[in-house]
Amino acid sequence: MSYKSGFVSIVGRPNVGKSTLLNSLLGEKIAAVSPKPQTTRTKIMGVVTDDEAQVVFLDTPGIHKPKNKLGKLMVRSAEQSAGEADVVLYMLDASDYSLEKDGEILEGISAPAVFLLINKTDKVEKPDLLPLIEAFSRLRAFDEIIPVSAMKKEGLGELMNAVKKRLPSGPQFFPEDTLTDQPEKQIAAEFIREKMMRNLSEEIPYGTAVVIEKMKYDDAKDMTVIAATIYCEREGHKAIVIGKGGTMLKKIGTDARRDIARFTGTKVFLELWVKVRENWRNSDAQLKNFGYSE
Ligand SMILES: Nc1nc2c(ncn2[C@@H]2O[C@H](COP(=O)(O)OP(=O)(O)OP(=O)(O)O)[C@@H](O)[C@H]2O)c(=O)[nH]1
Ligand SMILES: [Mg+2]
Repeated sequence: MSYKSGFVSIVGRPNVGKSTLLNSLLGEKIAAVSPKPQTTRTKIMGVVTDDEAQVVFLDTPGIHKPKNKLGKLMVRSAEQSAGEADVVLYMLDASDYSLEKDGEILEGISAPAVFLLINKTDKVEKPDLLPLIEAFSRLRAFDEIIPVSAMKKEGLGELMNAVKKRLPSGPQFFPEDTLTDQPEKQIAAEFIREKMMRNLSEEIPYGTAVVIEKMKYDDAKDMTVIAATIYCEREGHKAIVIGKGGTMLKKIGTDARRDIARFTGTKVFLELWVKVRENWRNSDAQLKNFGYSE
């Protein structure tokens, strides 16, 4: 059998588990995951290489009705990624799906192969999957329908085999030890943002962005020294991000530091600053400054 390589986009509505799947397939956390929808804002590449194939997975922002320019960029990047893929994995949450909303998104998806990936099967009873599979099969033809649990890493072997069958023959695009094309700084910023998604309530984390000002391994200190700025949309939000006596900012920093340390394999010193940029989610210039542009 010849060597296979290609691009596989993971798309679907927000919160279905796309980023969890990417992390599970890689066996390493590079993408932010949270119980809140619209956690992912840009596409994130993860590469799985073995003796038979090199699969370039793209985790994408959840497709939703955007309310601002950031949202529009997010949705566009997901749609674009789906349009360029050899295989699209259209992911559903088995415990929370909508024939209408999912159906509408699926209408816009065409790729050489489209799989229906039914995630979070650990949350439902097996027989409950049958009506779901029947209903979605009536919507359109899928090349494969695969139930998985991205969190419990169930069904991923079957998924990998099915994906490899659909990839074109071709050489490795990246050196075989490549994990991602995301710079370390970007991953660190995403971990910090993830902790805000997890620790801050309601609208506040949606209005935050993280810029890494400095990230450098310090030989003398034997640790990675990071300085980052958190931007939020209002003075009132800044106060909440910092918290009483700085407790919230400390919690965000402690949690983020743990993930960054695991990823870099070093000790981490993390310094966080908080600033206000009103309405940045609708400013082209600010979006670009924060790394959100086409
Ligand atoms: N029970 C269960 N929970 C899961 C599974 N996969 C993901 N989750 C949870 O679902 C939530 C959303 O996961 P994400 O991976 O952030 O979802 P996403 O599709 O990337 O979301 P967006 O980036 O907002 O589009 C998190 O709380 C995950 O822990 C699964 O297989 N089973
Ligand atoms: Mg995500």
